[in-house]
Formats: sequence, C-alpha cells, structure tokens
Amino acid sequence: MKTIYSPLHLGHSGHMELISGAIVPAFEKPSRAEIIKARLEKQQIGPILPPDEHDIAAARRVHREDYVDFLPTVWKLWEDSGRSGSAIPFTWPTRGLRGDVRPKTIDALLGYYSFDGGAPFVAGTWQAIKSSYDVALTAAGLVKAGERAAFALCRPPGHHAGSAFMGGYCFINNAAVVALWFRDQGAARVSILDVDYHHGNGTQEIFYERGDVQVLNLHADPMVEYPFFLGHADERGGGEGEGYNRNYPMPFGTDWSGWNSSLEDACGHLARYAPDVVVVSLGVDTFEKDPISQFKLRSEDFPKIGRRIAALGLPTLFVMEGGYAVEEIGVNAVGVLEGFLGA
Ligand code: SP5
Ligand code: ZN
Repeated sequence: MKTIYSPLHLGHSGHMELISGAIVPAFEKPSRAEIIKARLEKQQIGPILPPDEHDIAAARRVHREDYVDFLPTVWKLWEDSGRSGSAIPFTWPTRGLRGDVRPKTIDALLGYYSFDGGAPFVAGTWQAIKSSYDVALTAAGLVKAGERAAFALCRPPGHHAGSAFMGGYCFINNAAVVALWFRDQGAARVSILDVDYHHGNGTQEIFYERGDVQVLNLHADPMVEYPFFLGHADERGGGEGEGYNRNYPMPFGTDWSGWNSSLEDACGHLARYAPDVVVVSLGVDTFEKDPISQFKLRSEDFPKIGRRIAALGLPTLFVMEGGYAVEEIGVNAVGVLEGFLGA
C-alpha cells in the first residue's frame, strides 16, 4: 500500500491547548506523524510518496467560501495585531449572541470560525493544513487510478472541522474533501467510516442532508465525552440524507468486544449501501493507553479493524485522524493497514 506524506506538517508545532483547566503543550504534535512514518518504513508497508499540490477548489466543495479564504490569513492577522505565541479563540457566538454577523478583528473572527479553542494557529499552521489537504487528495488520486487502497498520512487531522468552523485539532475536513472529490470524479456513492474515538461532528454536519455520502461514526458517548454536542444515536440524517448518517456512541471502558459489535453493525449498513469507495477516518485514540481517551482497545485489536474493512472488498482510502499515545501510535495505525493487507 502506498502512503502519501509531507514534511510540511512539521511547521504546525509548539502550540498549546487548554485541557483539564491547564494550558499545556498540545497532544496533537508533530511526532505523531513522524512515528507513524517510521513504523511504515520498518514494516515495509510500501512506498512513501510526497503529495502533489492541489488547487483549493476541492475544499470549497465542502467548506464555506469565506471560511476557506480566512484560513490562510490567520497568522498574518494575528501578527499584525501585535501578538505571537499561538492564535487561539476565546469567545463564541452561542445561544443569545449573533452568529450571523461576521465580525472584524482577528480575535472575533477566530471565535466566529470555530466551535472550541482546540485548533490553534502558529506560523507554519496554514502550510501544514494545506499539505494535509494535498496529502489526502493525492492519496485519493491513487485509489481513483485503481489502487485497492492508499494511506493519507494527514496531519493536522480533519473530522471535527465543519462547513464553516475549525476545532478539536482540525481545520480542513480532509475525509469530507476526498469523499466529495470522489463524487465529482464519478463515484455514485461514497461511505465514510469514522473509527476515531471522538465523534466526527464536522463530517456529520457536512453530509447530514445528503444521500450520496453515507457517514458511519463509532465513538465515545457525547453525553460524557468531547465534542459533547453531537453524535447521538438518534441523529440519522435529514431530508435526502435520512437514514444515511449512523452514530454508534459507546460508554467509557468499551473494549474490543463492545467496539467490534458496533463495527459489525456499521459494516452491515455500509455493505448494503454498496458505495464505490470507502473513506476511513482512521483515529487510533480508541487505544487503552491513549492519554485523553477512555476506550480499551489493545494493540492486537487494530489489525482486526483492518481485516474487517478489507472484507468489504471495496476500494479504500485511509485518512489519518487522531491518536495521542505517541509511543504506540505507529504500531496501532500501521497495525490497521497490516490487518487490511492480510499481513
Ligand atoms: C482529531 C481528534 O482526535 N481530536 C480530539 C480533540 C479533543 N479535544 C478535547 C479533549 C478533551 C479531553 N479531556 C480529557 C481529560 C484527560 N484527563
Ligand atoms: Zn479523536
């Protein structure tokens, strides 16, 4: 299996995040992608290739135009306002405030275009976001050209980013971008299988009213886990999308047996939908030692995920999302690919 990877992700580094009441170095850090890359090399999964540069047009199919235009301007606006460090929002237009009026200063714009403070900008962030987008589209091109599968080693991740907001370490929703790109290239139906520990709220929002992209999400119960405000089982899609969104919220402590039951059910729905291509939002933060998560998957479970996905017998694009147990992130993420390949 070929992997697409860009070193430009390295510029998105040194940023902080607010977690459990403390401002700490972000869990979403450069070593994540570097360790996965090293593991791919060690296990000889296949060639690791650089991305081609892609026009931003494919992002505009998913995200609102003003949001796409905003992202490359953030760091300059932040510096022009006399600040350094990380550009992080701190005010949001929640109930009772005006979310329909686009404000003018960088602090206000950061809040207007986000749902939390978890997607900070530093000097190299836009280049990293763009490289992650290029990685996803280049890997999608391999699958379109006939490869059985490909791995987009995206960083930063994407599944929390919605049509006009960032958050949860995510800026451009890479999985959503490639799903619509496959549609534009002639695929009749696309399925997104999101196995990250957190609900992919951005992906759900983007496709909620569409019947041409099925979204299946396995995650921790939003009643008790981030992102808290979306991801319940009764969210099944609206309008044309009725029945094409499926959520599998699971309790803290879920291990392979519980998680696998959800995977089986999701794979049943996926197979009946009979998509032309499957996009896997591949998070490995379901791991028992993940520092911010509460599921109990073990390293030996990740190849089983890959094996089950391979059994669908469909062209498959793996898009990297979360996973913060850096020491084991390579073994776990690459384990999914090895299971898929039957290694
Ligand atoms: C892509 C992805 O996995 N994004 C995750 C963003 C999670 N951000 C909020 C995490 C809050 C975790 N709180 C747990 C406390 C740890 N002791
Ligand atoms: Zn996650």
